[in-house]
Amino acid sequence: LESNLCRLDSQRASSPRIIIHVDVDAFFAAVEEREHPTFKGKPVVVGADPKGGSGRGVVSTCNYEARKFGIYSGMPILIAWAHCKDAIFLPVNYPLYREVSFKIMKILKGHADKFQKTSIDEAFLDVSERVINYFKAEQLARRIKREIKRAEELTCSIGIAPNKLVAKIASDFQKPNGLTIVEQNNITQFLSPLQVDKIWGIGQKTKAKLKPMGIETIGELASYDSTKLKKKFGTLGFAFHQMAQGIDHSEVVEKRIPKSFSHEQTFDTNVSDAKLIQMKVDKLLEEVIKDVERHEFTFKTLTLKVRYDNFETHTHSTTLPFPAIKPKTFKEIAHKLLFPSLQSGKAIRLVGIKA
Ligand code: TTP
Ligand code: MG
Repeated sequence: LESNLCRLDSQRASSPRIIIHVDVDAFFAAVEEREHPTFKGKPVVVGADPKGGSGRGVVSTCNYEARKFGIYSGMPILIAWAHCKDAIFLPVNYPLYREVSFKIMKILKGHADKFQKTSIDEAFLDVSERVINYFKAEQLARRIKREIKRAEELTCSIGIAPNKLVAKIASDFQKPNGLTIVEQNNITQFLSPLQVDKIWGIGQKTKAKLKPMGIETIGELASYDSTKLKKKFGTLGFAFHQMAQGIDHSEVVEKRIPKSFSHEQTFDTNVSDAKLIQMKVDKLLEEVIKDVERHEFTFKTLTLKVRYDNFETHTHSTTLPFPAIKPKTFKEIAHKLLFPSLQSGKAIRLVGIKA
């Protein structure tokens, strides 16, 4: 694998690319601010109603004013409320955000040779054919910012680099309303001081494993012995090492193939009734399977997520040796995964299913 990748390196070195990554700032919250000019300058949290202390659900996002209070995406809404009771709390208005997203993506697509939307507010643009150098790429990025501002009254942050990995890290580097350009000869200098979890696939767990190895920054990861990394993390270890050098050959592809489908739901009140929980799991499973089938996929791994009333969250998975085909099998697996949680007798707050 290593020698193959090295060969790929030298093959592709001859055709440098210019990749732009665009990420809208505080997307849902920014749309809400635009819709309600009186919110300007105030902390805005989108997710759920804290109901004066009895609300449920999590923060989808919040504006930068609210972030000053320590509020962030995924935080339970009541914790956010405890951080800032005066913030404006709003429910999630997906239809509106989807519409805005569609219009932004249309603008972006018009400026790309190859275009890849990666989330509701993020996309990669390969502009290698249409701009000849980074100076021209910067001009294009500024134009994109102006167009999004004019059309949707929103700001975004942009990263420009020779590959997707570095472009994405760059767009996050000076948020909000940032523009960060990292040319090939600056990649090492740019990446070295950053924390390892900026690398794709390195989350809190891997970060914790790397720390005792003396690896906290991307620079430290890049200079670590790749054989040892491979030993510890398998092929992933080698991939981490490559990415830490700023190497990424992945193409900007029009349509990303989803790797998983999932649905989850927070109960209105915590539930310990086994029957009710099972029914909810069955319902979520049905929705997930519908998604899988609609996309003409199959799956081998089914994961159940359970969050108890004390917010302790567990996931349990089963991987079949072959893709599952019978709905009855899925149900059996889901019930088996759920069984220990039901046995525990603990009240459950949220359940989720992923295929
Ligand atoms: P992000 O781009 O991750 O966040 P953001 O646009 O709100 O803020 P930033 O300025 O840091 O880019 O996600 C885009 C939208 O996706 C976000 O506005 C709300 C939604 N979202 C969730 O619903 N839950 C989540 O956990 C995250 C991270 C995002
Ligand atoms: Mg964003």
